[in-house]
Amino acid sequence: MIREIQTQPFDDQKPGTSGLRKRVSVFERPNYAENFIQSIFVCAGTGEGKPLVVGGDGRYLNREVIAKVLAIAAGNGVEHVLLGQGGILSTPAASNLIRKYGAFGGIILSASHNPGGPEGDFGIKFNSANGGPANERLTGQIFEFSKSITTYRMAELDLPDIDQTGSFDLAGMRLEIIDPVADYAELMEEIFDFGAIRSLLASGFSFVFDAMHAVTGPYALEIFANRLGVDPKAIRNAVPQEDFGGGHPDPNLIHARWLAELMFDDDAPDFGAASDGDGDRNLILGKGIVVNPSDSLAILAANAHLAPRYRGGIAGIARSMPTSAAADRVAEGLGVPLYETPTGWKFFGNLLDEGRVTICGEESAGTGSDHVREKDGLWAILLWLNILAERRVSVQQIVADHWNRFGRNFYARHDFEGLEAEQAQALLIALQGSLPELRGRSIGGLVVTGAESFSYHDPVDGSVSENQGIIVRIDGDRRIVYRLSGTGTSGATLRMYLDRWENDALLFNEEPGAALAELALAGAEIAQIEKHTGRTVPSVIT
Ligand code: VG1
Ligand code: CO
Repeated sequence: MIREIQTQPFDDQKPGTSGLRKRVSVFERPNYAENFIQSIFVCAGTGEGKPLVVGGDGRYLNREVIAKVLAIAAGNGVEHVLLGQGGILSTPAASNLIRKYGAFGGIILSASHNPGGPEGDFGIKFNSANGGPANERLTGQIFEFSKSITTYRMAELDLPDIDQTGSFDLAGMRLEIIDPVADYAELMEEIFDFGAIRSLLASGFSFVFDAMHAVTGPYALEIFANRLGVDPKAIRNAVPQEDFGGGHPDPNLIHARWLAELMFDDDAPDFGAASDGDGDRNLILGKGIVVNPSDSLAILAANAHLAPRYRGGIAGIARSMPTSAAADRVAEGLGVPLYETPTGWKFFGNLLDEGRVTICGEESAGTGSDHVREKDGLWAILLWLNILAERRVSVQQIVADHWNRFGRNFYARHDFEGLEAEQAQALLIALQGSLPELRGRSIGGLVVTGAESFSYHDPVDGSVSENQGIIVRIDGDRRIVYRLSGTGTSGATLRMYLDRWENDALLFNEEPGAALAELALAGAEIAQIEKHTGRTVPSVIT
């Protein structure tokens, strides 16, 4: 039986950089999730017989919201749902399923790197038929609809146990519960030379992976342990937990600290890696080295031809605007185009669909290719392993060779978290107003050569996205970027990104903090960070 349920709209269901993310307590409000899910079906349709992919990162509320998605899907006439067993699907695995089974879209339940549990965050994201995050037009429509919703349609379902696989008929909707890992693992085997990686791993090359109690555990066990022969003990924190073991499933040096420390021990493994809550990010480490994510993007692009899928070369590279310009030099070297897009994977979709680019990446530890339409943590790790299997040198050596060939981009992101939204807005407005007079100014000896607000003109669909961050260019291949985070769930986070290219090999081993000290001071001065926020130091540097 389908019921039409009266509801009141909420005014805050505007998706951010990656879906709608709010505190669990917000999603627990009566009708909050239901309204948003109904808005998705109204705006994105119900597929006319095509399947809908559903799954999440396993965090607190995952199962409850899956039940709501299924009931509202059936209530709206969705005929076929593919659900990951146990409600589990990593973001890239969901993207693959949408593409492979011709789904009209997917609903992914995740707040990615944000903490989980009853006091943590939850999120809902819609991906379109190409497997990628809904574009700005669709997310805008969903938000508009959510502001005036009055009813939603829900079927009364007798749900089976979702921890089993199988096919079920639910009030005219076919529910197929599938192994969340199998199709993804198969795709990875098609892309990479598993034989070469297996022989690298059998040659005494030591490997460790941290799944951070999040979604990649089962994927990592199947791929690294079962298919590539790694000792399962090297796959740490591999059981997804609703609260990620109380941590932030964010693979950086703060939240994956034990891994960073291990990699600097005397008997450190040769290779270490971690992924985030929903499996789309990656952190790469070697013995005695953390690979900066922007460098990792550039290195993967420069070496991708060593993996079977990319043997014929890559069509182009896209990076988000704040990501370092390291990839630009690779694109130049390879003679392929480089696209600069706003932050968030949704902006890469058109470029990938049109075959204009093969590799994409962001400074926030996200890298991916045209194999899916999301960033993909395990893919990046496997590409590194494939490259290492072919080159048989250390991670450190690969990075050093890269800098010698292309120069080094010293890079850091300074996050000022927990600001009041008004303070952060005031800072950006003042900064925006100062842009015309910034050019030519000298700040602490650094001369500003350009200052602009970043607008993106999508070359494929002609859409324009304005106010995507402020860029201040400094003499000598340096750049400072400012923008506000679009994934936080309380207050505002100001991100200041610092990028400095250096081509003098004698300076390559400088510590990034020191290499960027002058630029950081100038950055704080230009945006008047202390005046607006009272902060003199960032909350986190990544
Ligand atoms: C952050 C990152 C951005 C990434 C986004 C989603 O967004 O900076 O690069 O695409 O998170 O990543 P923001 O707006 O907070 O800067 V994921 O892995 O959390 O979905
Ligand atoms: Co993520």
